[in-house]
Amino acid sequence: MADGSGALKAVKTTCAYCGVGCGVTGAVGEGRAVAIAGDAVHPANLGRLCSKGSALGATVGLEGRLLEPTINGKAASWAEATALVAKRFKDTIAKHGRDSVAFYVSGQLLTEDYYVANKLMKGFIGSGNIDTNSRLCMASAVAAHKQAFGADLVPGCYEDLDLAGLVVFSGHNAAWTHPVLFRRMEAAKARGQKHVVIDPRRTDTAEGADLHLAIAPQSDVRLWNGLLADLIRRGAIDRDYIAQHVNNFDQVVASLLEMDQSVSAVAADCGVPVEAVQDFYDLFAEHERTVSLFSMGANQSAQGVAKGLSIINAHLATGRIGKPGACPFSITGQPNAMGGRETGGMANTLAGHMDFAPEDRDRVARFWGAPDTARAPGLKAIEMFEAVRDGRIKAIWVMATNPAVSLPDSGAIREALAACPFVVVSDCVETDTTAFADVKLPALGWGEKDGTVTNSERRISRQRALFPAPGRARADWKIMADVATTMGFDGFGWANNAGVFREWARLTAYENTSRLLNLSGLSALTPEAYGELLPIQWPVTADGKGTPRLFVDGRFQTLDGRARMVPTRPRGPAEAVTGAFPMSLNTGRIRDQWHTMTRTGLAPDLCRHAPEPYVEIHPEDAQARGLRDGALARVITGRGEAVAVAKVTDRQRRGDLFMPMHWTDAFAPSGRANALVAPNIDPTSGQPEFKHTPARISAYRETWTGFFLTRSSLASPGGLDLVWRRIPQDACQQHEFAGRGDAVERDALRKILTKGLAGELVTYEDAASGARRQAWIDDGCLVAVLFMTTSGRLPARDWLAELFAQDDLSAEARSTLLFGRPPGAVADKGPMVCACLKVGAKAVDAAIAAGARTPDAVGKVTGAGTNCGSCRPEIARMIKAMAANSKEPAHVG
Ligand SMILES: Nc1nc2c(c(=O)[nH]1)N[C@H]1C(S)=C(S)[C@@H](COP(=O)(O)OP(=O)(O)OC[C@H]3O[C@@H](n4cnc5c(=O)[nH]c(N)nc54)[C@H](O)[C@@H]3O)O[C@H]1N2
Ligand SMILES: Nc1nc2c(c(=O)[nH]1)N[C@H]1C(S)=C(S)[C@@H](COP(=O)(O)OP(=O)(O)OC[C@H]3O[C@@H](n4cnc5c(=O)[nH]c(N)nc54)[C@H](O)[C@@H]3O)O[C@H]1N2
Ligand code: SF4
Ligand SMILES: [Mo]
Repeated sequence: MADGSGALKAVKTTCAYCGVGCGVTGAVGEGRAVAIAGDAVHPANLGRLCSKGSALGATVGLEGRLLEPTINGKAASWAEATALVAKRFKDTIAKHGRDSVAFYVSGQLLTEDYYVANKLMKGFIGSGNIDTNSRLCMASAVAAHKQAFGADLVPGCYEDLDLAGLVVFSGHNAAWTHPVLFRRMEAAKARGQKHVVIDPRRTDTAEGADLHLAIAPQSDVRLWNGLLADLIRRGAIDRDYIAQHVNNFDQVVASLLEMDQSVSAVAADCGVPVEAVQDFYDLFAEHERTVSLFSMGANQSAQGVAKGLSIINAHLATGRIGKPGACPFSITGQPNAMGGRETGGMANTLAGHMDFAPEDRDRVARFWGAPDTARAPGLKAIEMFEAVRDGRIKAIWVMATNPAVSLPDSGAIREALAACPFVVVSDCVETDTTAFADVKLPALGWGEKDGTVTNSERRISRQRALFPAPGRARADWKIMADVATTMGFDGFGWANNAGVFREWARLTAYENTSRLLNLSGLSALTPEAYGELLPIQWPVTADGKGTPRLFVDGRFQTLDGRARMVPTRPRGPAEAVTGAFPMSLNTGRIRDQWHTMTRTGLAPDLCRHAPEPYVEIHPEDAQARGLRDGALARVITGRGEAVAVAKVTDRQRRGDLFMPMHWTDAFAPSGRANALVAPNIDPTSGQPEFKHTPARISAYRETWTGFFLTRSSLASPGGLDLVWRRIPQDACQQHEFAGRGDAVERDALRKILTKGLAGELVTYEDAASGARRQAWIDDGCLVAVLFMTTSGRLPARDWLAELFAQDDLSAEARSTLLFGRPPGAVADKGPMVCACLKVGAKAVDAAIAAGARTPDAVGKVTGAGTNCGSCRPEIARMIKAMAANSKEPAHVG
């Protein structure tokens, strides 16, 4: 913050987004202006940031923020809101029992918040009904870790990614989802590291890999079991390590013998060439130093636990764990997914890696002085919302997550929230979920909150406030502590977040003779020391030292200290494709958006790489259905339907579809992926199979299209059957729409959009092509632009959108406004390739056409890829594509 002398003060904090946990330096200026840079000494990123981290400064405005509590939509004081939440929870519990209430929380809370939430629900309300969006994300890996290692322990660290000779990406699109780590591995690859990608899609991660196995959806267990069988056949396992440190090897071998494990049989079942499987197995056998990263393609599956275990089995059998450059590595998604797992945010765990075993449960209850502490696990996310829907749960408090968008079968989730007698939502902004809230509580957001998060390598880092709290927003832990105290519970009276952290650290050390999750070295931090805490990896010993790598001595957290291999059997997807739904719908992430877009959707630069919902489909599947690239397509499953722009690409397998998960009612109500996704879960972990739902697709066949540019954002007008998308631009909001109705519908929409527009109106109409173009100009400034057509032809929007930044429209701009472009010039930049330096596809193509043959060369000419580098794989792909077209050799590196 500015220190009064006008000088900028740089605050060190941690990025708001992914589990890489990059250190960020924010130099705070006037108001909420902030210059963001990577923290050069943070061990997770050493100064690097990806496109999302770099754009954090564009997301801290107060537009759309919740700034005061509301009750039934009316502003209320904190005293009123706290009293009401406490009373309704107490009354509900008194009438219907402890299990009639629930918390649904998130990996985007701080560890301190998470600790308080868990203490309140499990300790004092006495119900297990607290679960987290990590159920959608990490639950399968957690269950696999517990079975194999005795606790939810991530063995490795980022240094292992530098040291590995081979990195296997299993259902992990690191190039887009953990970009800063991916850069690090690209650097290692330049030194000779090998990359194998296992993913049904040819992602940007797969594009530059040494080997890509485009396996059939959900066939991972078969592939990894085949690997283990192959390693055994060639004698490439570590019999000494197994003898000393691993149980159950023989049971696993016996289970492997139940199937034909020949490479050819495996390849056939996985739908990939025999040579590719053989190459993978050879690479794995050759490289002692192997890291197997696994992410949502593994976890988000009805056999997610088995996928994790089959990966871990291969590592245990080869002794590739607890050694430099060798481990199975479940990489976390959210900034504090790990903190949530540590503090017991999941319904089936207690705090500090303790479970519901009676001695664990009693220990936690003793520590808290909470005799009512829950004795049994609560409902996991999917079951929890089922219970909300059927009335067993009558009061729910949602914090830092947007379940109306992010849970599968979101139609049913919305019904549940609508039916629930009492819904509390703590968030920073209005979301699709706050629409269902009886009480909305304004939480501090990134840039204001202060506390700790744990990244993928168990590293605890501080998030620190850059700005004072806006409006009456408060810290989540404080909001909950006040409700707890009002409910009459003792033990929630901390003076500050340092006090919460100290108590949490003390719990990890409490009667701890065997638990690796131990923060004893941090359990006496003064508020000052807590304020200055440097990034450190747990366990933190009493002398304050962190631990980069676990299991170095081959000892695990099981009773006998030995790891367990667990037999796994391949199964198909939970729901098979059928005649009516013959395709497999896969969902996931795009490079520049974060989940439900409540923050990244505020940064126009992040909205241009993929501006609207899309569905990827293989060219032959598209042709068979009359689908053109760029046309709207309707995707239907047994749960619902959506409309998205078809991207026809051979990076997709035949028979598979892919849709990003990000769009919401606020941006594209008909493009929400989770309206389609079936809530099939892994029976052990309760994690849903987001990566596969039987689906069909057809052309939407719009009869008219149009766009409307204005300064303010509009929601899709109700009552009309439209495909509506909003795309934020620097100086205006771009609204795109399409419909299948007639002139009556178009006129109805025009009426709604243009109501109350002031200024001089210029109009162009051409009855023959059904084109109607209008612009409103007031005092020299563009107010709005509305283009509609029945011919399908519309100009590019870039130039028009930029005109909104002009204070005084030039005569030239006025005269050509309704053509949609300046005379002669073509202003369309194409989709944004480099979000950091704002370089569009057209400029990149031009550089390639002019002779640039490597991402570096393209970077020299255009600047693209020279900041965070997230777009380098895409540039490499564009070079390859251009070379393939012109049949000249490409050198892509
Ligand atoms: N840009 C961006 N980055 C993010 C996030 C974000 O929203 N945006 N979110 C963060 C979070 S919370 C998470 S959890 C991580 C997720 O990070 P990732 O797991 O990398 O992301 P996803 O795109 O969900 O899925 C990864 C891949 O799994 C593949 N897959 C689908 N089915 C299968 C299968 O049966 N087998 C295999 N092997 N692969 C399959 C998909 O095709 C997809 O490419 O990203 C984090 N980082
Ligand atoms: N189809 C499909 N669906 C998926 C997935 C998929 O791959 N496919 N992936 C799943 C995964 S892995 C994940 S992690 C989830 C993510 O899904 P969500 O958790 O629903 O997504 P976010 O948009 O990150 O929601 C976070 C919310 O918390 C708010 N927020 C941010 N910081 C704070 C804070 O400090 N306090 C409070 N109170 N609020 C805050 C934000 O404004 C935002 O509304 O989505 C899951 N859903
Ligand atoms: S990789 Fe990007 S999103 Fe993830 S923590 Fe680093 S800067 Fe943030
Ligand atoms: Mo996630």
